[in-house]
Amino acid sequence: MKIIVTGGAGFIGSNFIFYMLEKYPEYNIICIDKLTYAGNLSTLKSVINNPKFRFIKADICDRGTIDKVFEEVQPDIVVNFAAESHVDRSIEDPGIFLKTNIWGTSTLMDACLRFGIKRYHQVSTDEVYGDLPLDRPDLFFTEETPLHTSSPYSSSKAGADLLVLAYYRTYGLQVTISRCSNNYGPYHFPEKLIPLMIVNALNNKFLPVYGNGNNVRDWLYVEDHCKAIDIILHQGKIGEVYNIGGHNEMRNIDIVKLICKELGKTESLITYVTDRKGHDMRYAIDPKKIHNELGWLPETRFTEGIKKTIKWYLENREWWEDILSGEYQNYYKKMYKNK
Ligand code: NAD
Ligand code: TDX
Repeated sequence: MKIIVTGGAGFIGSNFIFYMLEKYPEYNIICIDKLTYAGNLSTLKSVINNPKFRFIKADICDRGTIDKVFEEVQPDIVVNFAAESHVDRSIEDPGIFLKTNIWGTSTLMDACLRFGIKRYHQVSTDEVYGDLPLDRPDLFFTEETPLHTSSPYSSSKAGADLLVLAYYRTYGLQVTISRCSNNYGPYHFPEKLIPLMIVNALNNKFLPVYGNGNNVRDWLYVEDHCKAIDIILHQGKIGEVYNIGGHNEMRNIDIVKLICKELGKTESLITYVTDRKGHDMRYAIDPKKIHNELGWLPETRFTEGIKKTIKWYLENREWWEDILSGEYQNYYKKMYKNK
């Protein structure tokens, strides 16, 4: 079995590669990644010399290169994690989101069709459903919930999802889509809520909470997401969408307070800052379909997962200190200067 994993030098893609190489030592995994600011080759250090693993630096929008790779590798499956993934960046500059997330997705699927690749999986997000009100805890996103996006990021992901379903219906490409809730765990880029709060707290820097901190996200440990994708690849029904989430809703402010407590830091570091434009209130996945049809259930409880994650950041300072010392500095100054 040969699997092309795009975006494998990023957070979830790298965790997926580790999981698959460990679980299926006979599989060949080929990672394609452009190594944007969010992709880090040092993340793949532990597998780079594994004979079953190969890294190719390429842009998923570069048709010529993608065609060459697909023709040469002839993978059985393509799993697309590659994306611009940060909502705040999409508000500043939507263009690259449209390019990578939509154009890149079509480039990969065109290559699948051209070279007879049998199976394509799109890694998508619960953000395509928009948000839910805080006063209706009985409401959840199902696979039938209409797409209703808020940010340029989520709109680009929804556009890609529609394109994937169109390639299934129009060309018969064998596709599946998974829409997951917020992930957390090792190798999470420190611009996202949980790793940002961990590294800022460790550096005794202020902890910027948007708005009143009451927004709710449904958190899933990254390995549980990887397990769900593995099950969909092996048992999922072609043409179907699967929601992935673990009924673990938490308010942002409670997450930040928990991180302070775990690290023994004072809550006075918490600073309420200007809200994100168009900020979604609540995400909550109904995971019944993947549970009933494919038997997937999350295995890591949040209390355990957050401890593992904090421990990882304490033990892997070099990984995030390298990021903080580079180009990311400029982003941080720009984004948080006037908040
Ligand atoms: P990430 O930003 O950490 O990683 C993205 C990776 O894609 C990086 O390695 C980057 O270099 C690469 N990349 C970006 N543009 C590329 C291009 N044009 N060509 C090739 N590679 C490119 O993102 P993540 O958090 O790991 O998210 C992975 C996927 O999962 C994304 O599609 C995202 O929409 C989706 N998702 C993320 C979450 C989450 O909580 N992080 C939740 C649900 C879904
Ligand atoms: O500094 C911050 N302060 C803050 O209050 C940051 C970075 C975030 N927040 C809030 C905004 C959100 O309500 O925390 C919540 C989580 O924010 P992010 O980590 O940026 O994640 P989110 O916007 O929920 O999107 C994430 O989950 C779905 C991923 O980044 C997406 O790629 C995924 O599709």
